[in-house]
Amino acid sequence: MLYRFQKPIWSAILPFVLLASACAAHAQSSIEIRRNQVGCSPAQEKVIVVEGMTPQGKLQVTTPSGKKVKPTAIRQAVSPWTGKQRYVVDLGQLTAPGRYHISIHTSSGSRQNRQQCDLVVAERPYQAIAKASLRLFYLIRSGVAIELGGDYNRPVGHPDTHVLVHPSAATERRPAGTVISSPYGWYDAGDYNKYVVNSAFSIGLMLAAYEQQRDYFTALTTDIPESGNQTPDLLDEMMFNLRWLLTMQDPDDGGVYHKLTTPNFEGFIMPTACRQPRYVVAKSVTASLDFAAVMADAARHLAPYQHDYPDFCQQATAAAERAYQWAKANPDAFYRQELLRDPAVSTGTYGDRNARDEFFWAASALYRLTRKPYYLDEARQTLPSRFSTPSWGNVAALGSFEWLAEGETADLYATQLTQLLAYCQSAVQDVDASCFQSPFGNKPRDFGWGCLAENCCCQALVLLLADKLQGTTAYRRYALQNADYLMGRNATGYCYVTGFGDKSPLHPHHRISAADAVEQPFPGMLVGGPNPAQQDRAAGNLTYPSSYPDESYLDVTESYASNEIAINWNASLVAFLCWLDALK
Ligand code: 9MR
Repeated sequence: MLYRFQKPIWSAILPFVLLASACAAHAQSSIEIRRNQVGCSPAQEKVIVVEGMTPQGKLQVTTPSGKKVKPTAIRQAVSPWTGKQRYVVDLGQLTAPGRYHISIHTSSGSRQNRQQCDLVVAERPYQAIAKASLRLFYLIRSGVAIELGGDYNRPVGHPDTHVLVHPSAATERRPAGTVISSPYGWYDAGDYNKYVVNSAFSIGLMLAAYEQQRDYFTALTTDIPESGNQTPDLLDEMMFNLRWLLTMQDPDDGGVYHKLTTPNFEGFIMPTACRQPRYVVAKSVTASLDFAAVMADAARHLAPYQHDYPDFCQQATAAAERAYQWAKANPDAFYRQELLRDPAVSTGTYGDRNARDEFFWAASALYRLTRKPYYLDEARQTLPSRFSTPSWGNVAALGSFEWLAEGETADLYATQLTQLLAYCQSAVQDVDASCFQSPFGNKPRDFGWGCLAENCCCQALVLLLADKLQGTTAYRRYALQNADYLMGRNATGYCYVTGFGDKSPLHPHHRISAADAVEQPFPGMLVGGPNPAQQDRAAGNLTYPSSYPDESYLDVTESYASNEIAINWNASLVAFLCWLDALK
């Protein structure tokens, strides 16, 4: 439902006439229909956004059985930064599954313009895309041959059995140049390095969703080598990365190396062609705490599956406690890449000079695992003052999720819920006057590096959590609107997940997708999305089509600031889409 009519611009009959404002700020030559290209569930709103209307436009909607139907509401929306005029059209309650045909025809003098597309209504429209988003993690496993990837099969690369201790990480027992083995784990993103902060965050976010939708995830299979065991595939996939993470802890003092990396990013070559040495670098307080948190969570969730993973829970519990103690003893050990020498390192930093949120998440997770009053005290000392959506740099939300799932510590449950609900209320307040009928995408600060994950998916996930905690369904509508945005109802018209929709990224900044012999990129990858800062423009000699916040996106391989993929982003996609698919 659209509640606000800015002008009485709709007619009662079909085909009806859309009147475009005579004072259009921009001449818009072609009609564009923006809609969710993946599909909608029967109960979901069916809203499309139309761009580029000329004074008379005829919109026709034909149901799967050939009937013509009328939209129920139309409003005008003007982009706050480009001034573009759009129409937000509610097609009404199209609940019968099938393909609805939408056609728009305008004529202006001798110029005719027609645009058509289908909107699919299906019982579980997000089943395939949700599964693909999780299966992506299998495809980006390092240190093993990929044999269940069909066209994407590849031989083993980056065995990481010969990793050097960098001078920044040297100790008496592990001097610089010591060789350690640190195999497996997922590649972080478009690059081939493995970063503890981002790995732990990604697992933590997916485990938080797992905890809220346990039945769904227990039944979900993703055709991975472990699918035949008794452990849910989601946990098996997490274990592939957790096994690597365990090797990132210095066994002598419990501190955790910030990352495993080459000195510089590799070229766009396959893993087997990579020749640069790989190092573990400085231990950091943020990596140690994120590690502690995720090991604690994993120890708790894997407890019923020790048959498949003997010893893991015990090992993870001890590792988590040691990492936490190391962080307590080294609270200022922030990662400072600029200090690294012999060799200098220029790869991703995941730099963060505030560990309060990491302390909160780790203490919360450790309390849930061990029930030691010490960790409860620690969590109380690092409580966040307000809720913010989870991101690698601010993991406080993952701490809040712990208390909201635990439920027994009444005061913490209450404060975290109050903060979360305040966030949700403010997130949805302007939707009915928004550009694309969605909570995401209305402010310049919604856009930036990784925004589709950190701001769009995570916002939707939080809205779904608010509903679940309160036993309501009111926020679902808004979460689904963010799905609509992500899947095509947006300013660029992209469905931002590879392999889905009729216009999706073909050239993500992803080394394997670019270097392998397969034309299509790996399916199920969420790209970072529109990023007006365009940090890659000079280095890549890139010409973005626009610098406006929601149009600053470029589907070329060189665009790491708008078109890269990353595990933390896909983790938010998994959490969001699997949750949607789980809803009854
Ligand atoms: O996701 C990260 C983003 O928040 C930062 O602004 C950006 C620049 O520091 O780095 C992003 O993370 C990248 C990481 O450092 C290296 N692998 C690729 C990641 C995604 O671009």
